[in-house]
Amino acid sequence: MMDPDYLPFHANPSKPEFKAPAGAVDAHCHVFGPADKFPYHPKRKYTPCDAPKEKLFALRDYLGFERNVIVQASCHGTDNAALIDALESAGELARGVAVVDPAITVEELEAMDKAGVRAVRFNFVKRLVDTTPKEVFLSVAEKIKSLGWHIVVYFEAPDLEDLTPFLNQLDTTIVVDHMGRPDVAKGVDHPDFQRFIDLMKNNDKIWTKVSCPERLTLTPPDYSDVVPFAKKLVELFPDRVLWGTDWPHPNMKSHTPDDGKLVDVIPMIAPTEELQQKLLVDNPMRLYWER
Ligand code: 0GY
Repeated sequence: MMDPDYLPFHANPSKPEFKAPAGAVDAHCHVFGPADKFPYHPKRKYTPCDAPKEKLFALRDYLGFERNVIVQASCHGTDNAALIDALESAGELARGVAVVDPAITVEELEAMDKAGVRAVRFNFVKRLVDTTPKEVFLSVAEKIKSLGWHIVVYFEAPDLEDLTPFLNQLDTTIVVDHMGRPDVAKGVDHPDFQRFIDLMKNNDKIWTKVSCPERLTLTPPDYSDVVPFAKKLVELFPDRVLWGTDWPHPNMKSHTPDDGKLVDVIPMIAPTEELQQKLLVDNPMRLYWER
């Protein structure tokens, strides 16, 4: 049973006004269950509503997107079966980000690669996962290197200072989820967000997803307070940004995000066709499809 205080995804999202360029990629979304086929992990911190691949692919088409990058979420732990199943169904239309146990073998990694996995995710968000020692993450980083995979990291702004030496130690491309989760009440010029900008300025292996206004906003469902943060990153790092819906929005309690309205934020953060092409097509294709 899904957690009672957690909202399910929007049943009837609006049709976006913004028309995504041909080949657009939703580079952050999940599949959950269905639980009777792909049970949730016994040590999960939340139980989501089922969000099966068919619903994700239907949403992709409805929103005018062509491809997905599906990210393993904590509720499935290191059991990537639902993710792999979705990737195998989607073929060239999806790539994946897995969460793996450090004991995983090279053969298992190669099988995941064949299914379309191109990255591993390191989750540092304390409400979602138990702490993993840095050495464990470093051993996984070492294992995935020869496959040409990269690393997706999820943390919250107060943890950035402590994590910076670790991030700079990794020698693959790193993608930071949701802009490192800034506190938007503090504003773009606050030292906390400047620290994130400096991280990207000082390390050109670091990319970020300018996603997740539904979680960062203080004024749901109006996302305008998040726009300056995402816009700034797109402006400064047009070749190292990705965008995603974050569907089915696990752990949402404030409101049910309308995915069409989330798509309509894109022209506010990437105001030119050139920036939209990079954000939605060129960057994700380079990172997840070309090798
Ligand atoms: C997201 C955000 C969240 C959850 C997870 O792995 C997860 O469970 O990433 C969150 O609760 O902020 O990107 O899906």
